[in-house]
Amino acid sequence: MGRIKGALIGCGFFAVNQMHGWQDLPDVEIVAICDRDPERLRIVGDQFKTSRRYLSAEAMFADGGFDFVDIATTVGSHRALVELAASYKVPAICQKPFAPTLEDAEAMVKAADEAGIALMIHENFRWQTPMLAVKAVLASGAIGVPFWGRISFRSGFDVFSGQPYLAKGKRFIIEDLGIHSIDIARFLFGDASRMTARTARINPAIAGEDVATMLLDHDNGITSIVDVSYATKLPEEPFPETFVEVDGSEGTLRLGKDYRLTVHSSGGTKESVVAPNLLPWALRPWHNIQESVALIQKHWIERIASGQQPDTSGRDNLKTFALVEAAYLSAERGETIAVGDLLA
Ligand code: NAD
Ligand code: 89Y
Repeated sequence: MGRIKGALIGCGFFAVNQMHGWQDLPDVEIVAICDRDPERLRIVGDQFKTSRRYLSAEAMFADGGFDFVDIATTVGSHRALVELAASYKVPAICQKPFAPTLEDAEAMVKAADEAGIALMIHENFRWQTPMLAVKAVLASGAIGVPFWGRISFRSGFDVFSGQPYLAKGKRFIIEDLGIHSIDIARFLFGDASRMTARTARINPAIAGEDVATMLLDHDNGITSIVDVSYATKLPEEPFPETFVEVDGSEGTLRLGKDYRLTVHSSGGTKESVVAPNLLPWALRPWHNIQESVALIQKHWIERIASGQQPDTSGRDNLKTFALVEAAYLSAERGETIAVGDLLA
């Protein structure tokens, strides 16, 4: 396959990482960008020397000339933009969270299926180097058969200065960050069918919940806890590290601060550091997330080149998104939610 041409919609806070990632892939070129904010369009266009610039996605699609589109806007525009891509039969990547509602997300998957295009949700956390290392240990059988797990993200980092919209939404941490942690739980432990959740808002300056504790019943019998907080003031700020604990029939795995991985079994205890690479354009502490952007983009290019759906396809991500919906419902009702009841 020759050089693959892409277009990007939404030149905001996070899209800069996506532009860097694409620039690093030798066979990919972003030929057009779009943002309804002329200033954001100018800044990103100048930084990455992209000459085709559009204030309207409709105008960009009408002109065409690209093989895929990367949608990096916030959630409210995702459905309309994915449906627009589908109407032009252009394969699409869509940032998380998938959509405002499960109904919207299901409609987007249907539109992509009917158009015969690949649709990937930019669910990059499972592509973080430490998560890939944990997955490899589990696959090796080193701790036997896992029966319990915990995915934990607890921080006091100020995410609101870079992403002010996070302080305004009725929903916050589950939809924004917990969605990644839930996806990691699915990645490591398989699909989950029941969700029990409790939430709290500690920071009085924001509208949504900033703490959530979730209990997942996985289909293979594993129980996992996914706990997330942006109200946790620690002596050493771990942002944006995800900690993982797994107990298995033959041993245990612990991924802790500074990417330290401990794998213990009857054969002994092995300690290693599974830190992400610091890409030339990356900035600490974001480098873990930034490297995962580059890795998921590489995966997308490989999959569209081979005509296959990516691992975090729209259809796959419905299962992560349904768990998010289930968590909000569970916290609201104080009940366990059967996830299958939510999906069409
Ligand atoms: P942002 O508000 O900084 O940027 C969004 C941009 O999209 C803005 O410049 C806005 O003008 C533009 N836009 C919105 N609707 C548009 C439309 N219909 N047509 C053209 N332009 C449009 O937001 P952000 O912080 O960059 O977040 C974008 C998305 O990325 C969010 O969904 C967020 O959850 C996600 N995100 C993902 C990660 C990750 O690790 N995967 C990290 C941070 C943010
Ligand atoms: O928007 C969020 C994400 O996806 O990763 C971290 C973040 O930027 C803030 O919670």
